[in-house]
Amino acid sequence: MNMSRRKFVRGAALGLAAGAAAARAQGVPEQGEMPLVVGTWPFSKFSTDAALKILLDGGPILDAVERGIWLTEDAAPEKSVGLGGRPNAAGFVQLDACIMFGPGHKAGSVAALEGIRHPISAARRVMEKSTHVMLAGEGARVFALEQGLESIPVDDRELYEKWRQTRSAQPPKKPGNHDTIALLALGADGTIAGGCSTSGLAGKLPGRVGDSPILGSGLYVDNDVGAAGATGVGENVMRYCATFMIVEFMRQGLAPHEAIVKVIQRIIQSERRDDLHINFIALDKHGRYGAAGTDGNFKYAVATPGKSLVLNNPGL
Ligand code: SD4
Repeated sequence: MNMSRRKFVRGAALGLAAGAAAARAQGVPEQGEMPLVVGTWPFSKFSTDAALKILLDGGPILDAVERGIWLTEDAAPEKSVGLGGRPNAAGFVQLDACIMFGPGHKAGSVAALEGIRHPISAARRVMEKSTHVMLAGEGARVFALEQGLESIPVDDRELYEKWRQTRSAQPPKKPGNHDTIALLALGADGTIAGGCSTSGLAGKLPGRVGDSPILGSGLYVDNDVGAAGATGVGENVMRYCATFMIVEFMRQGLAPHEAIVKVIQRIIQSERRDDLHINFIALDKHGRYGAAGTDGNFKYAVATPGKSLVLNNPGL
């Protein structure tokens, strides 16, 4: 190694060490710590914290994902998760959700689901109680009801509106017309799981299905590698199987942030436009995590034992 390269490498190592020290000082969850939970947008902090607590209490990782997401599904109507989320063009809220469990590569998903309080639970029931992976529309609703999941009377507009307005306002409000929760969890034993839940894009056509319930688009988990989740304009995510691609780049050795950036760059290169609104989070089996997106305001929540923070995405 020549002198200047040696200097550069030493400088870079010192820079990394300084970065890690600064992160420690600010209470930023360190890379490599387990268990680890990562969620999209600042509002997911309620969910990541709750999920981490379940993991630390020794609870099953799927409970951590499901119950963590419950909090966001139940929260205020200013965002697009749960029945308090944004209605479609016909004035009704249609929900998309999916869940994946790394061991056994198991998955369940629901799309265009109406009137069920916790679509993430419907997705989990599809995974655990049916022989299918995905149910949509009225079939998904009937299945959820048969499974005993709580329904909200969305057919009665007056009751429904009243219900929407009484949602407790837990998470902080965020401007903009898109948010979705994707939540990724890595257990201390190396088990990986994830979930995604949304009411989708505001004003969408009735029946429109976004990326969130599509495995490999809104969410992907591979227990040998890691997991990735998406938020943003689903049409720009699902045409590229973006979270599948992120996980595959991690399989090739890229760190979560590097893998996300590579996928976004590939999509930008193909689309040749800058209004994509695609944002991603990822974690790998080593406990590393990262995020990046085309929306400058995209933030994400990370929780590890003793540390929980909302972080800015570091950009492309
Ligand atoms: C969708 N990806 O339905 C979702 C919406 C979203 O942040 O994530 N908004 O396209």
